[in-house]
Amino acid sequence: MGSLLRGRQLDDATVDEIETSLLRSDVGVKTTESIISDLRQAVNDGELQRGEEAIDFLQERLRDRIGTEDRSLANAPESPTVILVAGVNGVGKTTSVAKIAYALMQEGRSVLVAAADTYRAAAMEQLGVWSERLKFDLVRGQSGADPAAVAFDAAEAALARGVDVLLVDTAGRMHTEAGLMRQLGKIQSVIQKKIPNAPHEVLLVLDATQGQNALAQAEAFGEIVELTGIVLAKLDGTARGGIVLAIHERLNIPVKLVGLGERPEDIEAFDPEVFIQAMFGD
Ligand SMILES: Nc1nc2c(ncn2[C@@H]2O[C@H](COP(=O)(O)OP(=O)(O)O)[C@@H](O)[C@H]2O)c(=O)[nH]1
Ligand SMILES: [Mg+2]
Repeated sequence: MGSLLRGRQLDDATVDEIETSLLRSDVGVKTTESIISDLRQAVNDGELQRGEEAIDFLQERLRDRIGTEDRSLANAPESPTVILVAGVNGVGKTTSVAKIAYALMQEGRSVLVAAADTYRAAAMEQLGVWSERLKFDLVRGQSGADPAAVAFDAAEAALARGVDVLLVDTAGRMHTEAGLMRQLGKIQSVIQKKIPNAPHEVLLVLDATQGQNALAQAEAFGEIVELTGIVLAKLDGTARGGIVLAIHERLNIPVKLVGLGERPEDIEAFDPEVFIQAMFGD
């Protein structure tokens, strides 16, 4: 949107182009309409004339909408802090778990990971490779084992070993598969039996390239478990990061982390200001 606006005089056509650009970047219809109607009003009233003024105006509106909630990961008063990671197939859960484990270890915290995706041998193998490469401990069950049992064992192991953080990776499930969704609830309650108040963080991984479909996923998962944050993976693969605003508008769950590639270090705390500046890059 930067190149649309810099050096331009504002008129109806420019405002239309901004509207299209917001919609195309997945900002969502409601948010776009409300921002555009404010912008149009200000242009018609002669309050804004130059494109640069519109950039300031829009950035302020977007800043208001992204909100200022706490985006840091939970840190339980008593170890272990338990972080449950959920989402549909292929969005980037396992990669995000490995990245989060790596980031926590860089901060000097001890980490245990539970491979509660027991459906596919490949899934456990994938986490096995990460655990060897990044040197974190892994609890896994037999292939086909009950994922809730693996989560239970992992909670027990985390307590026994006194680790700081237990990360639980889960199988991908379609938000439309009732049985699997119930099982996610079971994983959560089994962990709770072992560690009161856990999980302290329930992160939903969304694929930034999936646009509005990601919202439907978040709504469905939110009905089963109490989501505390979103990991927006694959933000490197799209210019359509406006989904962050749509998530805020519809769900009010903070985006806490963003995935920016496939390497262990390719994860960052979500920074609204960097994000808003990027929306107006050239
Ligand atoms: N470009 C990019 N690829 C990612 C990112 N996160 C995950 N992936 C890739 O997405 C694919 C699916 O990831 P995986 O973690 O197995 O998804 P899961 O099924 O949800 O566990 C893999 O090829 C990952 O390397 C990201 O932030 N950026
Ligand atoms: Mg996985």
